[in-house]
Amino acid sequence: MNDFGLYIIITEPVLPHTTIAEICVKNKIKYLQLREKNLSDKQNLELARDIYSICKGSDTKFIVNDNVAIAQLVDADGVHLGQDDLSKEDAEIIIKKNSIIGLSTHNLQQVEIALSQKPDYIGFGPLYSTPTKKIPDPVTGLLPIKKVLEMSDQAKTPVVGIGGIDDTNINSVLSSGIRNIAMVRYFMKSTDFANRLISMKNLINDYQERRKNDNNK
Ligand code: 3NM
Repeated sequence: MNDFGLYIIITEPVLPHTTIAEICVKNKIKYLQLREKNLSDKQNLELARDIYSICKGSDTKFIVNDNVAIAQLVDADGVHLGQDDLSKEDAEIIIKKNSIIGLSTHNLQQVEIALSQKPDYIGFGPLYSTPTKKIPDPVTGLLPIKKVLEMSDQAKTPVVGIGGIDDTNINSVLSSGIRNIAMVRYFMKSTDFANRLISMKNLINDYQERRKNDNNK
């Protein structure tokens, strides 16, 4: 299965969107998502065009949150769909073939349904409380993670843990078995994004290396 570590979501960054994209490309982040809920379609389209041009031809896949039309207009690599967005099946009618499609899930029932649709990855959360989402789903905590990983490993689909994750709880999140992680505020509300990204990437990589070595013992 293609676990990838960090998944970066751009929401109201203190740095320019394009700077975030450039840093992600430089650090070979696999997925970069544009998620701006408070901007107009026109503003989102402009941002998406700029970010796409930075990601194009790099290892970083550009994903548009929820807005399938914008993904299609800028030729993005994929879309991320929430529970209230278009279904994967409907999105596939609109977007280009072989687009990456990620689905948000917030409980085990949604995980089961999402996995049956064979997305490229699923998000699961919020693991901790978060003010970033206007109407967040109930906090899942880390208890369901073992089951979520069992289900997603069986479906060979990576899971991205999300919601309230930062440097104070990252070790607990990694100990739960989660291998892919998204953090919005921790990265977007800092002018020190590049250093935070590198430190967090190294921390996750080291953790996975130790896990592999322990499994081989
Ligand atoms: N999706 P922060 S929680 C965008 O539960 C998003 O699917 C969630 O932001 C989900 O890292 C969330 O600032 C917000 O808490 C995550």
